[in-house]
Amino acid sequence: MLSKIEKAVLKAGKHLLEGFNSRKQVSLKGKIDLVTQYDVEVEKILLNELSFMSCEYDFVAEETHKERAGKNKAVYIDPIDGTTNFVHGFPFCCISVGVYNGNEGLAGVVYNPVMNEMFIAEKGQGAFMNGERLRASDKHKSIDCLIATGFPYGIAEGQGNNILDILARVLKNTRGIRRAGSAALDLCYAARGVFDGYYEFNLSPWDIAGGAVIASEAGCLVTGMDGTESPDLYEKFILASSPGVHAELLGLIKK
Ligand code: LIP
Repeated sequence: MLSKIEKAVLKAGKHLLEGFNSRKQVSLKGKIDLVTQYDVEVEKILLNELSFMSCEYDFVAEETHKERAGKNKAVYIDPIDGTTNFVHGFPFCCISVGVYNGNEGLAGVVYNPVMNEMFIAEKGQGAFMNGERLRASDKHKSIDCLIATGFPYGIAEGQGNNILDILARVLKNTRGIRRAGSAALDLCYAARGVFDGYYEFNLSPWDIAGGAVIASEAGCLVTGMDGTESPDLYEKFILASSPGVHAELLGLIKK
């Protein structure tokens, strides 16, 4: 299954890359929530290429399939995660596919064709980037950690002020913070050990489904706010980090 998904993502990635280097028709789903024709077209390619899974799996996809159809198994698709980056020409954008049985992550594929980085993972088989095994960070103190995070589009409409208070607390107690603009890739960079931790509020299931499997298979502890593994994809919070620093980071976020 993983190789078929990877093949589908590589095919759709060609269209994302073409769009990255082309003029785009940009529409607004919200004050700063952008969408282009490429988001819709890449999703259409993926749904077509993955149609072999439709008898057993629901498809949940950002642009055309937001609701579940009732099957326990589901494929979560973000055709372009990091759309703002894609529109502005910042090369941190990707396709994300996550395969789940209920809340159990079975497989994840995240592909950034602009930087030619293919991340894959299957439950119990480890996580890989371009064939190289990934190992999460082993840091134990937050002050030694580089942390990634992001912000919901609603922040431009006055929502999430507490998120800025949390940001200040994390900034004062860690080595630094990066806001790179793609949850799926932030999770993959936590899997690489580049980020020692990544947290974010108010994401959608398709943003995190693929990257959460990859981060977990690389050795990150991936939880929701209660600190238990395998967070609910519909919970509006995720933290993936080195296991040794997870509790301290969660404490900073929850304080
Ligand atoms: C994005 C996430 C990012 C978050 C943005 C947005 P999109 O997803 O990947 O982490 O900070 O607000 O939700 O909209 O590019 O698919």
